[in-house]
Amino acid sequence: MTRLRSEDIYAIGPSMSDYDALLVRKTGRSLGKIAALAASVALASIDQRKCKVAVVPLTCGEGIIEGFSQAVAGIIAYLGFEVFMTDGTDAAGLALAVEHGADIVFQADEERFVAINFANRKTSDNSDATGRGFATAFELMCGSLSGRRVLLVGCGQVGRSAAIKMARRGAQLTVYDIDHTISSKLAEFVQRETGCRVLVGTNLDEVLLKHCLIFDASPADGFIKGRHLSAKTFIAAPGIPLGLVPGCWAQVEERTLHDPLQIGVATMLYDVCG
Ligand code: 2YG
Repeated sequence: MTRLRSEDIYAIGPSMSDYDALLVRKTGRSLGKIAALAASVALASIDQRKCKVAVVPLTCGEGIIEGFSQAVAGIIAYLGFEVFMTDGTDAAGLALAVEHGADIVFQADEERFVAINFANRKTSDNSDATGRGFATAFELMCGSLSGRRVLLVGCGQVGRSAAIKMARRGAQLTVYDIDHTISSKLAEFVQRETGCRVLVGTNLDEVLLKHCLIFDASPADGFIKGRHLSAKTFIAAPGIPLGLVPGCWAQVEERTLHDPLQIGVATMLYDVCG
């Protein structure tokens, strides 16, 4: 997973309503609705009074990312939940979260970004939630994935979660990873889990030229170029960096879903509140 930088996330909190309006324009659904769909929970079933959230900064590994906890809290607050960032970090922060009545804690180290609900003992991992959340939004933006050929680039944790979700929604998946062993293993896993046949691509340029629906779960940037795009191209690109070359953004932005945190955090929240 790519480590976020402050410049990737500082504007998230203040721009949530603009972000959501754009999401509604592209998918027809709000962030909350997409996350609830991805978490398979009914919005009406969630009692927000029992979902008080604390975001606990962690200093381990490369340390705190300035603005990270604030961005996570901003997304959660936008969705209408009571949320606070703890004054303390690490163990002190976790104790403060519980002492101040949090039901749910969000915290991230270098390996995992998790949500934990102490009341119902539910947990959610950001990579898994991000894959499901973006796959859900991608299907809404494309209209349907049933019978549609979809290319997944990047077969890591986010790609795996998205692949399962999209296969179950009827997508005809081709998976690509720079490490062909990983893409072959993901294809076998998805076929075992869903019974859906999955193709393995070995030439990135070739598979990009052959697909209009592209799910970019890769940590690489700049590999989707102008010649790979058409008026029928739809892209889902969770996290940073964006695989699309910057000069082509204007050509596909209306048909591209891309954010550093929002859909993943919202899906984590509904995963543990449901
Ligand atoms: O509490 C803090 O400020 C830091 N310990 C946060 C560190 C987060 C490191 N991980 C990442 O930057 C990303 N993998 C987070 C998830 C990106 C969205 N998929």
